[in-house]
Amino acid sequence: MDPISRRRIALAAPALLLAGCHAANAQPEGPISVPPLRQVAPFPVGACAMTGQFQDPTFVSTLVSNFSQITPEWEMKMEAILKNDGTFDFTRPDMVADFAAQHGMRLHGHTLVWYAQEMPAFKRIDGAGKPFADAYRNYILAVAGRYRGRVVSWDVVNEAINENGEGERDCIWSRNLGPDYAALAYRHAQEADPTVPLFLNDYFLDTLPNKRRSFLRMAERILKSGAPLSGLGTQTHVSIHMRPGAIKAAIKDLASLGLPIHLSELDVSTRNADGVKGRFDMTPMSERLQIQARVVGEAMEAFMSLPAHQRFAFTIWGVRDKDSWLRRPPNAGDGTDRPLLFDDDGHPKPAARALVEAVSRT
Ligand code: 9MR
Repeated sequence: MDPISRRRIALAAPALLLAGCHAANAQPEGPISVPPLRQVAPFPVGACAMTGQFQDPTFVSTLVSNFSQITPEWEMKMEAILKNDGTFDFTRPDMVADFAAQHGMRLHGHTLVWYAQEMPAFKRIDGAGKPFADAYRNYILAVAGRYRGRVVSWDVVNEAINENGEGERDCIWSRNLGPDYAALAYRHAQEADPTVPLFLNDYFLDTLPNKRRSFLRMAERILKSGAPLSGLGTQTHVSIHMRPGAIKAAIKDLASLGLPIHLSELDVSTRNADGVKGRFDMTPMSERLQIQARVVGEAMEAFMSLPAHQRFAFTIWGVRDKDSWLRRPPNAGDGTDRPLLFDDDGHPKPAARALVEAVSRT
């Protein structure tokens, strides 16, 4: 996903914050107590993490006690592994894999092929034909092969659908390998790790129904080609302006192919919607956090409504608010976003309670 922009938040935000006027409790709450999330859910509950956070005891204790699965936030991507000279550096992904193993957590590999990462080693052979195809295969074999037995799953292709939701992206992979570059990636990944579930992952499948349609069409095409696509990831980067019902509709549609679903990168931004402008939107943070809890509750309810065999995992894109990519440059905005389930000190927020309640009542 590109750095989030005001325009994209607007895309995700058709409803007005006025909806928040109905939130039951606008007063700041006292401390919230919830059982460890991983103990409540009958499926893996994940969070993204990176090695720089492993020295922070509050981060580690909040992660380890609440989550049962890790997605490396960036350290299993090409940007971390593929050096400019074409050699591989597995230092960082190995550290994440070791951390997961030490703490008895599952590891979800993320991600092998991403339009956003056209690394110099591939750019150099752009247009070269067979050498490009060989390097593509070699990269996927090397990475998926190294983590065979250590990851429980992979996002093989990430964010392949166009920004406007229509059709598939033109990228270095499609230009060099043709429209079936994705199917090829699944075959290579299977060659390296024959039994691991292989996912196709994308964002705004909930806010843009046309993007969801394109995504499902692409998944069907991959499946028809006989390539081993085995699950669908819906990132769910949304905001408190999310239209009620949209996440449910998305998950229901996505489940129609019968594949396991990974709600793979949930965060719920508390920022103002574009067009509303901060000075006209006086909704207090306490109320925004209640709306956020409703959105998280809807996401979990939607996930719980899937048959058990389609509930792959439910992953939050970070642990504490201050860990979120939405609090880091270039996406930090005014620095006040509170998109996750735990506050800056690692205490559970209303959204964490909503998640637990949704699991318990469905
Ligand atoms: O949150 C991630 C950020 O720290 C990285 O700098 C960035 C590039 O690697 O990727 C972010 O994670 C993205 C994820 O890999 C794919 N979906 C959108 C996520 C947020 O941009």
